[in-house]
Amino acid sequence: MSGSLFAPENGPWAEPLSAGTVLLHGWACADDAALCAAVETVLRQSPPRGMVTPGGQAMSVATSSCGDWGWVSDRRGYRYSAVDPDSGQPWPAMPDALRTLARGAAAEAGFAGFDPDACLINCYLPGARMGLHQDKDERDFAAPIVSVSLGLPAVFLLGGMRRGDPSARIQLLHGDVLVWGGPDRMRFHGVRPVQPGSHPLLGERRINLTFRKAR
Ligand code: MD6
Ligand code: FE
Repeated sequence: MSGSLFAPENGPWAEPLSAGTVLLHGWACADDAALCAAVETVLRQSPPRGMVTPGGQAMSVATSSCGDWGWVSDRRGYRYSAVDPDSGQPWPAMPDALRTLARGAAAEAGFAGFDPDACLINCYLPGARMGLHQDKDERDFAAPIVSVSLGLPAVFLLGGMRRGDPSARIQLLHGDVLVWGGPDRMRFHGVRPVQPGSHPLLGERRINLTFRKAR
């Protein structure tokens, strides 16, 4: 073994996980303080809030958004909305640092020209989790999804096309960026409960950003 995985000189590296999925290890690390600051600014304008599923279950993750469209869930269903229902105002603009990161990661993974109009921000405290789901509220499934993990680590479940298919467990660390699209766009996926801990930039939290082309 030459060097450690955690040595900064190793830089980010790309790991293809399947035909349409690439894990860009450490892709967001170089600029992580600026990214976290940009996210915190958005969250002051549109604070994370618990949502309920259409079935009436409280989600353990607290959610916000930035960009032209934000993702919302309530008893009426899942959808994209141009306004934050808590404030009645448009969602905060997508910060340039976030858009640039998402576009660069998509291009690195083979999806040049990705132009996200929505960034969903999921905030996990220890114990929070995300059940298996498909991302299917977007209009155009040709665009990939770019997922950025910040703060505490998590185990991501990468399933198949059917809910009952077996899931691979993928460790997502601070700065990792998962890009998926093409044949994997409709895979079921979820997040195991986040374990207690503390991160130097975000404290006792994991924040996941998912950039999408919603409309
Ligand atoms: C999360 N992520 O990592 C939740 N969806 O906290 C997602 O639901 C997700 O990471 C689509 C593509 C990538 C993702
Ligand atoms: Fe998802």
